[in-house]
Amino acid sequence: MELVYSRTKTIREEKVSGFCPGCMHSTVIKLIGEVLEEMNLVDKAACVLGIGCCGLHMEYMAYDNITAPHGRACAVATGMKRSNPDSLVFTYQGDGDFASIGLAESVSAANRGENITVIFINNGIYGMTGGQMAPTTLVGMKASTAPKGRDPKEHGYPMHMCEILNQLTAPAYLERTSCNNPQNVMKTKNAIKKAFQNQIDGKGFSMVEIVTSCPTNWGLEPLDSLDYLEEKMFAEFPLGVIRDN
Ligand SMILES: Cc1ncc(C[n+]2csc(CCOP(=O)(O)OP(=O)(O)O)c2C)c(N)n1
Repeated sequence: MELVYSRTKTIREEKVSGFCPGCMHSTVIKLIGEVLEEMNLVDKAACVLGIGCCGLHMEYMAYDNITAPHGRACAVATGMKRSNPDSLVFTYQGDGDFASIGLAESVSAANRGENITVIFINNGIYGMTGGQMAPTTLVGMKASTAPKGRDPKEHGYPMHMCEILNQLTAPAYLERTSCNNPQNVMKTKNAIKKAFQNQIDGKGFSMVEIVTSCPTNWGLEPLDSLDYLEEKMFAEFPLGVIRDN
């Protein structure tokens, strides 16, 4: 019989996903694992996890990983890559981690053109700690720290990390994708592949921002959260290639 699909070996077999229904973290970590296998990079890979639901992956990953202090993943990845230039170093960070507490480290690593890859999961909210407002929370979107919804007068506007980093000279590749349907799942996989290849080719800083849903903290059923993602999140965070040097 012809084998047409098998579970990636980069996820520990004894583990069953503990992510909430409709959460896309598990989809993305599967894609990363498939790409590492297809590119024969599993033994060279080192993932620097952020703090939050994004960091829960350490439970599942069957390859090297480390968790950085909240927000500092790009700084940790910088040290790892500079001291082990032959390794493939990538961060996996949420919006609270990458764009809020870690903003300085994130922008500085991009500005230095560090030869690392960032996988940035933008679900518009702090997931693990109970739905506090993130830099990427939409105007009007409710958060536990903004129960009436984000109000620009009080909270400012959503931050667009791809566009902010696109103001810098150094970054090599910035793309925003999603995993809301099979077509976009494949686009995300290809974007991750390209970002890893850039690192192998020594091109410098690459980031794939993946716009995802958080049904639990958005207070929506998984299917309704997909509608919200497509109608509201994509309007604020349009998908596509922002830079490809
Ligand atoms: C220095 C520090 N401050 C605050 C926290 C609490 N904390 C843990 S996870 C988290 C939010 C993570 O949100 P995000 O990065 O969006 O990731 P998600 O859970 O949505 O994947 C916060 C504030 C912490 N662990 N360490």
